[in-house]
Amino acid sequence: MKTNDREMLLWQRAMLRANKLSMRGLGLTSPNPIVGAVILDRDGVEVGSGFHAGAEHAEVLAMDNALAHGFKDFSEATLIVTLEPCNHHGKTPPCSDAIIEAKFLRVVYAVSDPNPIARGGAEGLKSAGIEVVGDIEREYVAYSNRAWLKKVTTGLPWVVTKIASTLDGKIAAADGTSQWITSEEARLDVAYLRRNSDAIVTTTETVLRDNPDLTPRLLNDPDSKREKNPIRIVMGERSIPQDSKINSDRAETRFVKSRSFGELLNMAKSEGWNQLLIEAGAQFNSALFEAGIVDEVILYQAPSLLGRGKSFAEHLSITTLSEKIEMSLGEVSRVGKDLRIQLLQSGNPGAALFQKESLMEGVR
Ligand code: AOF
Ligand code: ZN
Repeated sequence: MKTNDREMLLWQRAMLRANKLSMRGLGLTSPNPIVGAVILDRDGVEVGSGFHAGAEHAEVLAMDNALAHGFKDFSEATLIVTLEPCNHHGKTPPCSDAIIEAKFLRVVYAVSDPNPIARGGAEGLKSAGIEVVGDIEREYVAYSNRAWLKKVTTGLPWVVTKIASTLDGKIAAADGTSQWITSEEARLDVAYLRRNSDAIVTTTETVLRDNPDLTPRLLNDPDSKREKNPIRIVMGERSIPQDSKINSDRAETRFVKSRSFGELLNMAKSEGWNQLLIEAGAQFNSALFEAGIVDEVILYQAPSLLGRGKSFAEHLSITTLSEKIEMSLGEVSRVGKDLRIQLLQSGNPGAALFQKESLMEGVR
């Protein structure tokens, strides 16, 4: 096979679009991955697309979409899909069979399927005479699917902790007051973080102090196929008032009557959750960092100072510089009046993506 530059560019562009589509499934697909697919005709024009939202696989949805638009002959078409097509009978028949039956000319995918029960689609397609190209935009796509990729390779969920602090890292003032450090826009952004997670974890301490609701408040979003809010989990041994907002019927709430991460992670494991979002205080966050459980931090930082007060990791037992916990900088943006800083655990391959773009470029 000879690939010319124009063809490669078309595939890359279509893959980025498939990737973007796949992200509409975030929060809907556990225990399965997010997957997006786009079909290009012989001239590289998009004739169908689809994304996995928890039921049918993206490839099949894209084919159905093309057929619905009157595109019937796939013999010169290219299927662009973010994940290697599956090769097993699970909830649905193998996508590789459907692709072979439709007689596609070519399949282009980004990430090989590490799932032992579903992998092997690329080989199957090749033996049926279909041209197969892998690894197109692999880094970006793997980054977008990082939660599932961690889960499927380790069994453990991707753990994100959300922190709203001042410039000096405070999440509460010295007198304990802590509500609204960041602006309304940052709080709306949190709604998306919540929506993209399978469960939202807090502590009895935070419930008693802030009485949070912990739902995304986005159920009416026409873009969202979500019919129910993520499960809320309250950790800790203290009891909370019956009329706490967390007891509302807006979402299921579970109580883990301990502070053991083991219990939490076991629950996540047996549920097959891809992503946990932590919204808790300094003690819980410090313990999480100490245990090395945090994969990603989303820090909303307000341009304000609180001086004395509580900082979000103040219970860490670090006393000297060489013990510092280091993370890698991910995406950084402005949300309303605040800064949104994403940090990834050092060594995460996704972090390397952001190191390519130096923030100092154009300044030097
Ligand atoms: C998805 N959606 O669009 C693709 C998947 O349990 P099943 O039968 O739905 O199969 C799940 C596996 O299939 C999944 O872990 C992944 O390896 C593969 N591809 N899964 O849920 C999709 N393409
Ligand atoms: Zn499939």
